[in-house]
Order: sequence, then C-alpha cells, then structure tokens
Amino acid sequence: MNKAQFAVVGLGVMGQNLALNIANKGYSVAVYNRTDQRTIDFLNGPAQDKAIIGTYSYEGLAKVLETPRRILLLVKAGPAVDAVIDEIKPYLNPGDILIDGGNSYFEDTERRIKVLDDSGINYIGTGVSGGEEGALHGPSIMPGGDRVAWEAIKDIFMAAAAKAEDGEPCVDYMGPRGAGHYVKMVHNGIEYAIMQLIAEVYDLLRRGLNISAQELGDIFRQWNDGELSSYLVEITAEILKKTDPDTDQPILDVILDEAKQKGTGKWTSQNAFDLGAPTHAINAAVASRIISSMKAARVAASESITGPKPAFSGDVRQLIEAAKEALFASMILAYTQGFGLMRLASQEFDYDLDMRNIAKIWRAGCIIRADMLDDIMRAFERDKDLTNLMLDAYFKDIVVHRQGAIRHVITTAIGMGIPIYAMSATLGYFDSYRTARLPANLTQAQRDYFGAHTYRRLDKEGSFHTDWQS
Ligand code: NBP
Repeated sequence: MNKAQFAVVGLGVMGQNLALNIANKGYSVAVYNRTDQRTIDFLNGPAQDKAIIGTYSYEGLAKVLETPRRILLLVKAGPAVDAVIDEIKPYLNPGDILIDGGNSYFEDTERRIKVLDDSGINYIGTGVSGGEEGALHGPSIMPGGDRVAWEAIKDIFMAAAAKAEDGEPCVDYMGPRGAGHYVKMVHNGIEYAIMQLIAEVYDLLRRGLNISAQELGDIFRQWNDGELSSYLVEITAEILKKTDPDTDQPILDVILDEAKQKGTGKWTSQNAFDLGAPTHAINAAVASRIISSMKAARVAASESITGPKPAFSGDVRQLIEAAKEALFASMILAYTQGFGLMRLASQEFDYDLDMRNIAKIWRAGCIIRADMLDDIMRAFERDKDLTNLMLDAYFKDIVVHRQGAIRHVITTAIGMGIPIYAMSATLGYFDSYRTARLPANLTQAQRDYFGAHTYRRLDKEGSFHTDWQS
C-alpha cells in the first residue's frame, strides 16, 4: 500500500477543509480525530472520492504515513494541543515533523519546542488565517520553527496557500521557535483593530446619519472598489445588504450587539504592553469588545445617563467622503502599529522577522488581506529596517493628507455622543508620535513628587529629585 504523504489531526472546520485543500493539490492525506464519528462522517461526506485515508488511533496514523512523518494538528488551542502531543509522541521517530496549525499562544509553542527537543521531533508552530473558506481554497500560512523542518513541508504549504495576484503563494518561513504564532497573533490584533474601525464608521453613518443598511451596503461596496479594497470592507458590504428571512429587516438590526473574543487580540495588547509597543488601535478594539459584552449594564445605563442625541445637521455627502478617507488612513495606522510591535518582538525574541515577507503573505487568503498590503510590502522593500510605516514617504503623505478627515469624523461622532474610541485612539497614536514634546514631563514630576522616583532633565544629564513641599 502506498503510504500517505501528509496527515491532519483534528477534523473541526479548519482540519476538514485543510485536509480537502491538500488532497485537492494532489497529495495523499491521512486523517485522525479524537471522536471517531467525526472521521466517519468526513470520509462519507466531503472526503468521498478524495485521496484521504481515515485512521482511528495514533498508532494507526503513524503506520500509514511515509517518513519523515508530516502531521498537522488542528485542534482547539490550549491543553488539547499538549494532550495530542503526549498521545502521539510514542509513535513518532526523530526527524518526524509535528505542525501546530491552531491559534496557539506563541509562548506555548516556544515551550513545546523545548520539551520536544530531546526527542528529535521537529515542531512547527504555524498561523493559518482565512477561516473556513480560506482553509479550503487557500489560506495565508505563517510557519515558524526549525528551518530544516520548514524545507520538508514547504512544497505542501506552498501548494495549499492562497496565491496573491502576482502568483506568489501566501506562505513563507517567519522565523525560529514561536515566530509563526507570534505573527499570527499580531495578524489577529490588527484584525480586531480594523473590525472595530469599520464598526465605528458603520455606527456613525447608520445611527448618526440615519442611512439605511441597504444604502450603507452600497457605500461600502463602492469603497471596496477603490483604495479601501479589502476582505473586511467587502464582507461588511455584503453583511449590510443581507435581509433576515424571519423578520424581513436588515439582518444587522436583529443581531445582538455583544462581540465575543477568543483571546488573540487581548494577547496582542498584553504582549505589546510587555514590550513597550504603542498599539492604541488594537488596545481600543479589545476594550470595545469588552464593553460590548456588558449589554445589560449598558441597557440600564442608557435609561438614566443622558448625553447628546445622535442628530446631524452638516453636509452628509462630505461626512461620508470623510469617513472613507478616515477609515483608509486609520487602517494604515492599525497596520503601522502591528508592524511596529512585530519589529520590537523581532528584537526581543530574536525572531529576525522580515516585514516585507509578512506583508507579502498577508496580501491574499487571510482575514486582513487588503490592496494596501501591496504598498506596505513595497515600503519594506524600499527600506527593510523602516521603524515606522509613517516614515515611508508614500504612507506619510496619505496619513498627513487624510488626518483632516479623521479629525472631522471623530469630532462629529463625539459631538453626537457616538463612541468612536478605536479611531480616536488611532489619531492619538498619530498625534503622539508626531509630537516632539509630550506632557510626560508632568508625569515625571508627579512620580518624583509622590514616590521620589527622580526625573531626567532636558538641559543636564543624570537623575534629579526635587523636595516638592519645601
Ligand atoms: P476547534 O477549535 O473547534 O477544535 C475542534 C477540534 O479539536 C476537534 O477535532 C476536536 O475533537 C479537537 N479536540 C479538542 Br476540542 N480537544 C481535544 C483533545 N484533548 N484531544 C484531541 N482532539 C481534541 O476547531 P477549528 O475551528 O477547526 O479550529 C482549529 C484550530 O484552528 C484552533 O486552534 C482555532 O483557533 C484555529 N483557527 C480557527 C479558525 C476558524 O475560522 N475556525 C481560523 C484560524 C485558526 P473532537 O471532534 O473529538 O471534539
């Protein structure tokens, strides 16, 4: 019997679709799932007539695979990954490659690599983005770990990955150890930020200007035909135009306004705080999801805590145009913050991340794919050590010329009492970054006043303390 070339463990939506994707590219795939029935249903359903072999034990899986074995885990992130590693390990040999394709925390990946080091089993931690559809037709894949192991899986990942317009596969080696999962974490942080920026613009136009969901769908569709062209803007247009079959209302009007989260955005912010990276838009997006979940408290507060009524008396067309420009510029600033964080992480963790390659593999397949990533890729081609995207002439020009739009949109929303936190935070980042002297002089003085923490001066070297109450 010919042995299978690749294996997928975990047949949730991602596992099933990636197994199908890889089989469709001409590879034979063995699959295993903890609950046998899922495997049976998969084999009798979507995997029928494909080069996919079902197995019902880790021993059986190991036996049907060619060596070195290449096994992709797509199980729930967290303890499930450790459980699978413990159970499968006795059937693996040195040189075999275990690939974790779930949304694992990068520090867990670093730990697992250390634990497996003695066994000679190679471990690749890889981000996979694109959701259900992407997994089937071509995701963006962000592998990290041992470079030699990457070379041994490269052909399959290149075949399975999305292809950008220039034909380049959206996969590349990110760096050692947890680098792949780190990049995926930041990808998700940027995703949180962009989703929140879009949601705020939707809220301003829907509630503040009373534009119907259908009309707004048309507006987002037009935006998607221009410089804002991106997956998240595209699906927003489709969502806005969708009608609920039960009520005949726009489906958005019947969806509960409580956003869930699995943690990748929060991890991005937590790590940014640890590294000292300014990720204002991501932090604001995480906080916005948190306050959205306090529905009962918000409903109660809305009955007693008053504020301005959302009523707009200005130029509607001008505000819509400004919203488009503001969204474009603030999306650029969200990417800027994400790339800035990865730059610091690359130094801190010795990941040696190549920002150009990251932009390159985010151009298709993933949730944050957008035309502007082509330009981000080019900016890092012009200067691979670019410390901040805003220092690239092309992006500086865009943001500088559109800052007026951001200010107009924010002040309009604030005047109407419509929360616009992520966009305001994004502008706060922009204004802080371009300000030579921030009020941190006062913060320094206060710290010295109450805690004798000392302060530094502009005119002299050294640490100084003032006896403030004398
Ligand atoms: P889920 O995250 O829902 O995980 C389901 C799979 O994990 C099933 O195969 C389940 O087996 C298996 N599993 C669990 Br739960 N505990 C296990 C254990 N202790 N031992 C062995 N198997 C166990 O699936 P998913 O949505 O396909 O996601 C897979 C990974 O990909 C996750 O890390 C996810 O965060 C990531 N991801 C998901 C998406 C997406 O759009 N869904 C996108 C990108 C990345 P069972 O059938 O026996 O319960």
